[in-house]
Amino acid sequence: MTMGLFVGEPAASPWPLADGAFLLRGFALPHEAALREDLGSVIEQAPLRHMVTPGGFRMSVAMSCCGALGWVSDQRGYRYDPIDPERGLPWPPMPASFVQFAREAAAQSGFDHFVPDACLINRYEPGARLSLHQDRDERDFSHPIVSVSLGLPAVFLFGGTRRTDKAQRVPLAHGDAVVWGGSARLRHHGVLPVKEGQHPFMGACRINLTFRKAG
Ligand code: MD6
Ligand code: FE
Repeated sequence: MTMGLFVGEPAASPWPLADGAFLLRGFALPHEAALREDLGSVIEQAPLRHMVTPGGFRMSVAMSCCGALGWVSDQRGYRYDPIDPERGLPWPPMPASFVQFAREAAAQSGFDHFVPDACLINRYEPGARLSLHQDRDERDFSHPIVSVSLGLPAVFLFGGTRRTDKAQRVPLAHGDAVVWGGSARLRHHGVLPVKEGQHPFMGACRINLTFRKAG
């Protein structure tokens, strides 16, 4: 019997995308029911909404947040804010299942003691996309980012530190996690337009959660 057949062994080892960036195929599957249930209660409290870019464009991705800080985009720019501007109230607290998942995924990728204070929730309906960007609104880039895909599949674009660097195309499926830190922390990345489809649990959408230590 090989090690991989023991109960509790992860499905596969982290797949390196670059120095400091890993794809963890199916890592969220054992957490899936809890993540889904807690996600439902977060977006009931702080509904998904289409934010506007500083340039005045409505984003095709609908967003919400939970945790001590939430990511906000409007005409004034991008920032983290403890208050949800739609409701004038703090963001919902981050569910324990989210914190636990993020911590385990980070540890699996060599980032111990990750304690996220912000979780961004992105909902992609078919056709929604995210153009190449860097995640650079966080205070300290020594912390990784943990991301999980739920629902419809998508193609993740993973580029370089310059926006014009050629991007790899990484197919992401329900339950896949990506962890991102170290020298990969400021790589450009994005998501190609999501294709039409139906997911048994999530319906006609893809949800991505990204966990950060923002403050
Ligand atoms: C998405 N993700 O997968 C968008 N950022 O829908 C991100 O923008 C992202 O997955 C930083 C690290 C991992 C990510
Ligand atoms: Fe990002």
